[in-house]
Amino acid sequence: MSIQEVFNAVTEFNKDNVIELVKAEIDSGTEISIILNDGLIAPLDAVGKQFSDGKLFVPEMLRAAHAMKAGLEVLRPFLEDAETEPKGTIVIGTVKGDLHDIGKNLVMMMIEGGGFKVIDLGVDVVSDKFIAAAEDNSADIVAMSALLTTSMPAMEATVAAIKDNGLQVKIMVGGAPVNREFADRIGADGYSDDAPGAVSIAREFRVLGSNLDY
Ligand code: B1M
Repeated sequence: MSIQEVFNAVTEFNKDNVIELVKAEIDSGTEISIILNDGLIAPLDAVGKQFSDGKLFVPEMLRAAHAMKAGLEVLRPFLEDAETEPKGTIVIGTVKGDLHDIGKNLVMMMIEGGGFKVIDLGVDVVSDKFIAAAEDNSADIVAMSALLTTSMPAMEATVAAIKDNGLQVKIMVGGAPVNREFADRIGADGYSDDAPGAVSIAREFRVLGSNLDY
């Protein structure tokens, strides 16, 4: 049994094997971050590269995503630690025009584990929906994910709409094509290139004395 077998099970779209192998890795004491990064995230990168090279197509990307998600669900309890008092409320979603949700879900799981209450708006979320959910839930942070270069303008438009609306929230952005320069340019308050980083930023917002500090 090895992490390579988890990797292979994802690239072979074998959801049942992924579940069994991830459980076996946990039982044998493999670090959760290794199972996550080398066993579950790395094969999606490999699948994405094969898609770019024209060797795999959308249905295969989807099957790999399903297999990966099954493994992520097994890991979920280990990504969450037990904090009872919420540190703040975060509204999260993938921006308009974008249906990718694995990275967003991973960020969500880790942020929940970091002690925040999370309102998940799903994928293809228009700016009005982010704003309404933030208002309805008195959110402290709006977090947005984008995986497509073509959905980055929707992220920019959502940040602008939130600011125009005068909402008192911190805005955090991320996703593969997003970088710090873009985040700064569109006026986001925080950017991270991975899920653990997103938790640190949410905590930083709190330390910085925003309205999260209760
Ligand atoms: Co799509 N897809 N896809 N896809 N897909 C990519 C993103 C792509 C890079 C593949 C490629 O060409 N190599 C490419 C985008 C190219 C570009 O824009 N530059 C692409 C494309 C082109 C497309 C379609 C247009 C294909 C088509 O139809 N012709 C189409 C678009 C549909 C749409 O959204 N409108 C499409 C569809 C799909 C599927 C539905 C088949 C499926 C998604 C299933 C799902 O999510 N439920 C899919 C998949 C699986 C991928 C790849 C293979 C994997 C994405 C993923 O889940 N990665 C991807 C290639 C790749 O990225 N390697 C690809 C694992 C995940 C954990 O990483 O989401 O990056 P990621 O999240 C990271 C960080 O980015 C960060 O934390 C996570 C890790 O800790 N992060 C944040 C994410 N959000 C954050 C938010 C934060 C902070 C950090 O703060 C708020």
